[in-house]
Formats: sequence, structure tokens, C-alpha cells
Amino acid sequence: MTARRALITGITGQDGSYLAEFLLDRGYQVHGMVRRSSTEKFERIEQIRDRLELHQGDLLDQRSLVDTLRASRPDEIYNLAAMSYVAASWVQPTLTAEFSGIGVTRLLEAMREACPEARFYQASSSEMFGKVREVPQTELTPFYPRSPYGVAKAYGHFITVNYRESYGLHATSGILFNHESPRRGLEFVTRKITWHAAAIKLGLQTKLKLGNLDAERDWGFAGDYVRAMWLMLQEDQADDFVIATGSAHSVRECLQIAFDQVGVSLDGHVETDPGLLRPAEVEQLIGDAGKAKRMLGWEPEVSFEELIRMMVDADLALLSRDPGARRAYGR
Ligand code: NAP
Ligand code: F7E
Repeated sequence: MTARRALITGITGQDGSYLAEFLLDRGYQVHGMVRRSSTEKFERIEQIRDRLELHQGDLLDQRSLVDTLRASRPDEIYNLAAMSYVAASWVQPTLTAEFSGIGVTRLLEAMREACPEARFYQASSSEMFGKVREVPQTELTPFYPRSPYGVAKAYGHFITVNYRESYGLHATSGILFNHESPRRGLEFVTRKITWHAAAIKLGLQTKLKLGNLDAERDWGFAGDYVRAMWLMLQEDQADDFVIATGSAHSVRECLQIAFDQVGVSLDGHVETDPGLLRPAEVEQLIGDAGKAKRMLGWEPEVSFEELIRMMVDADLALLSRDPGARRAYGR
């Protein structure tokens, strides 16, 4: 039997790397789209690099998208590429809209041209709920995004729904709440905390500066969430699904768990920095993944506490091996 073929945009990112491993384990031929860069950033896919077929392309460039789809001939397309850091979306709002909003239309247009029978997954986000209209949030909760990132993702979500309804494409939108892992970018709050907890424990840093400690998120493990992406594309009908754990925790709780894990007191090590507050904040997000549970049989397997401890232990191991690792990010 010939292997099923999947194309992942954003394969060098946190989710892309976990999804690529997940699909390889299921016998897929996995293709990835990567941006040209003067220095390769393949750290997260190094361990599987020789089992992947990589194509050069960019969500800003229509020609490269059509060529990537023609060359990879995917049965399943996972559009994970985006400018994913909310805080940076105020610094580069137009570029964020181009990558994370219009880029979705470019890829859907390329799909119409090159492989209209494929199945398409769009990486939508709980940031679309922003200033929430109801608690918990479901597939039917109205959006009220609070950042240029959230606005761009709302566009990406609706263009996915629209191409499903206009052209009959098998286009699914996964509305995923925050998910983290030891491969999370160092600028996101959980990883910033676990990296600093480890660095402070090892005597490599003394202080951690954070913004809003009261913000609450519904945090899950990225490995659980890529399984949900795949399950969505195995459904005969394309649809929208919320993926979440159903519990919210504050940044403050995350700090406490991380510092407890390394056995260091928070006193004297943590400062709040007004410069890290956002122009408009999302105070609390909690998702209801009941539809995914009923239709896909999906449930998260890793709890919040297990996740943060796993990340702290991975950062302790990383920094013990190489104390200079990513010191540049240790701000
Ligand atoms: P990530 O680690 O920041 O990875 C983003 C990926 O997108 C990287 O591979 C990056 O490539 C690529 N990319 C960025 N701009 C691109 C462009 N113009 N053309 C081609 N590739 C581009 O993000 P993640 O956490 O894995 O998230 C994956 C997706 O899910 C994103 O769309 C994100 O917005 C969405 N999402 C994430 C979460 C979460 O909590 N993680 C929740 C909801 C939705 P480089 O390596 O070249 O930079
Ligand atoms: O912030 C607060 C911050 O940057 C979480 C992305 O994957 O999930 C992610 O977006 C909270 C916010 O993630 C710091 O104000 C306090 O309230 O880790 P974050 P995010 O903005 O929720 C969604 C679902 C996505 O789709 C995105 O792609 O933590 N916070 N102090 C801080 N946040 C950061 N980054 N750094 C701080 O020092």
C-alpha cells in the first residue's frame, strides 16, 4: 500500500516538529515547507531530518506555495506556519496579518489549483476569543480578538470556513488553546519561566522579569494537541473543533510549580516589569472541548502540573549539558 502523504507548513516550529514525528510513526510520507534563512533553524526536527522531504516556500509567496503543493502532492495539508508570538504582533501588525491572515488565503488558493481533493487543517487560536463573550468558550462563542495576532487568526479561521462552504474544500479549523512543551519558544511565558527556574537553580541567572502575573490560560501539552489535529482530518466532514483541557491556571501558579520543582524560593528572584504588559490583555481563557471528545474521542493526557514539571526538568538537563545554551534569550 502506498504511504499517505502530508505537507506541514511551519514544520520547524513547536507543533510542526511534534506533528511530523506523530505522522512518521503512522507511516506517512512527511513533507515540510521551510523558509530560506541565512542560518538553518532545524533544531526541533534534527532527529527526523533525514526522514522528511523539505520544500522551500513562504506564506508570502504564492508561486512557492503552488510549487510546494505540486511537488509534495499531499493527501493532508497542515497549515501551522504563522507569526505566532502575540506580543510581537503589535510590533509588526501588517506582517502578522500577511503571514497569519492573508497567508491562509494564499495557501487555500494554491490548494484549489494544485490539489483540491486534499484535506486542509488551519491552526486557529483561542486568541480569537480575546475579551471573552462566554465561559467556557466553544466552537459557537463569538470572537472578540484583543491583538493584531488574534485579528489575523480570526480572518484565517473565517476564510477556511468560507472556502469549505464556497468551493466544497475539506477545510477544517482547529481552535487550539495554549499548548506548550520543552520545545516551546523561549519568549512564551511558560518556557520563559521554566528556563529561568532551571537557570536560577544552576546559578546561571539571578532574576526573572515578567508582565501580568494574574493572566489565566488553559494550558495543555503540544504532543496531545497534534494528535487532535490529525484526528480532525480523519473525519469525513470538515468542521471546526475547540481543543482545550477545560481548566485555567494563572501565570503566578505556573511560577510556583516551576520554582517548587527546582526547590528554589520565588522571593528575590521574580520582578514584574511594566514594559512587559500588553497594550490590550486577554485576562482569562478556558475552553470546552466537548465536541472533540464526542466526535473525535480526543482527550488530553498530560496535566498542567505534569507539563510544567516536564519543561523544568528538560531545561535543567539542557542547561546542565550546556550552560551557555540560549543565554541570549535569558532576559
Ligand atoms: P512556532 O513554534 O512559532 O512555529 C511557527 C512556524 O511558522 C515556524 O516553523 C516558522 O518558521 C513558520 N513560519 C512563520 N512565518 C512563516 C512564513 N511567512 N512562511 C513560512 N513559514 C513561516 O508556533 P507553534 O507554537 O508551533 O504554533 C503552530 C501554529 O499554531 C501557529 O500557526 C500558531 O499561531 C498556532 N497556534 C499555536 C498555539 C500554541 O499555543 N502553541 C495555540 C493556537 C494556535 P521559522 O522556523 O522559519 O521561523
Ligand atoms: O502569554 C502573560 C501574557 O506569550 C500568556 C501563542 O502560542 O497562545 C499563545 O499566546 C500570558 C499572557 O502566550 C509574560 O500577558 C506575563 O497573558 O505565553 P504567552 P499567549 O499570548 O497566550 C495562543 C493560544 C496562541 O495562539 C499564540 O500563538 O502570559 N505574561 N508575563 C507573559 N507572557 C510572555 N510571553 N512573557 C512574559 O514575560
